Amino acid sequence: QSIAKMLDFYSQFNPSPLSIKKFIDFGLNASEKKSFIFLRKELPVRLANIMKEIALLPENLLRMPSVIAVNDWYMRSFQEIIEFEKREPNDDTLEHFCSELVKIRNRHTNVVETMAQGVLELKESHDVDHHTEHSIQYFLDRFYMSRISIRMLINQHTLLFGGQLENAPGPNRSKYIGCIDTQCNIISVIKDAYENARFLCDQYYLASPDLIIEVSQHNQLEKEQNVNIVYVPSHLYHMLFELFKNSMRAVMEYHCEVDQYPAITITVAKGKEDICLKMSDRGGGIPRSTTDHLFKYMYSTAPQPSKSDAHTVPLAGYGYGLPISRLYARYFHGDLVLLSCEGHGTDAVIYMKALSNEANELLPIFNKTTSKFYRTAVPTGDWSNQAAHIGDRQISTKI
Ligand code: W6P
Repeated sequence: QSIAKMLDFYSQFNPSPLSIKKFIDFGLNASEKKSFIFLRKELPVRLANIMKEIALLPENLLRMPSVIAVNDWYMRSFQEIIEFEKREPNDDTLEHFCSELVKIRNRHTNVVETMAQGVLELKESHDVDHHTEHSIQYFLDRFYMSRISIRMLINQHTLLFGGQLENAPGPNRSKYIGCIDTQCNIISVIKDAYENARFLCDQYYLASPDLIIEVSQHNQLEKEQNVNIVYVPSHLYHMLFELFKNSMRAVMEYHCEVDQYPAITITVAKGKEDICLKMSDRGGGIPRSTTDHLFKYMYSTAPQPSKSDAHTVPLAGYGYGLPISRLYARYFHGDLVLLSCEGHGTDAVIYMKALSNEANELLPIFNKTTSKFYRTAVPTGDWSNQAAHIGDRQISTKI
């Protein structure tokens, strides 16, 4: 069977999104054999769905060496997993499957950086038009989301069955199921991310803004009571660390003359449906016109001022940090939004689903609509966007 045929076959299936609750239920009555049988189909399906989409990328991007490398990794991993298609699920197979998953996870460690490099290579060798930029944005959001989901599946399987940390029975039973913390203490994760960002901030600016945490629950506003959620702590940490770096940099740069830095405030709110973390800085904000740009891969892939310029290394930020943090939030049907008031400061809000059965994976699926997207032009605007200069002879051309 040729690999192209297998890709066609597996890409016909839609990925099956799991909720955090399903991950937990599965982990509680963990059966390695069941997990193996699910993954040997689900992983090729998720891989094939996104590989079909790689094939639709603009040709000149597909020719970039870094993109070729990434594509090769996907091809190899896909082939390695479909090897298990017709294997008997005996102990030998199960053990071999685990070690293959670990190998695959390691192979794909640097996918984000390598794709970013590919985009840079494209920018340096070609003029990138609007349509191409739009396609790349659309693709990278889906590609990185697919990657987050595949790594989640691999992590769950290898943590549950890789045989390193046995889940102790009884009272010593871990509150972790794979990488999911069933009693994830939000305040602790916030403090952890803050301390680590502050370390970088202190190193560079020799000072840092304080942190104030407020918890709003049951109509009460209190200081630092615990709020727990069923979540992947590493995902939450990733988002918070990124937001802290951005807020700290803004505060330090905006108040550098006065030598007094307004604290960063985090409000933790727990509602029936959502858990919201609102991080407010008084770092002078950003103009509304640039807010959307902060989530654009092409915008942040600017010929890296931070690489050569030692000046901006410690709190660089604005790499792929924000768009990827938003993907982590959206992965379980949450969100990450920025609301800035220029001249004052910025609020960043992380939304998470409060109920684990509503925290479903959000996955890209490959279908007709997807391929249409890559082929059709960006719609021309049907709202005016420029003020006419008085005296200009304006003849509007309708396309
Ligand atoms: C800013 C710009 C920004 C981006 C993301 C999070 C916080 C902030 N603050 O000034």
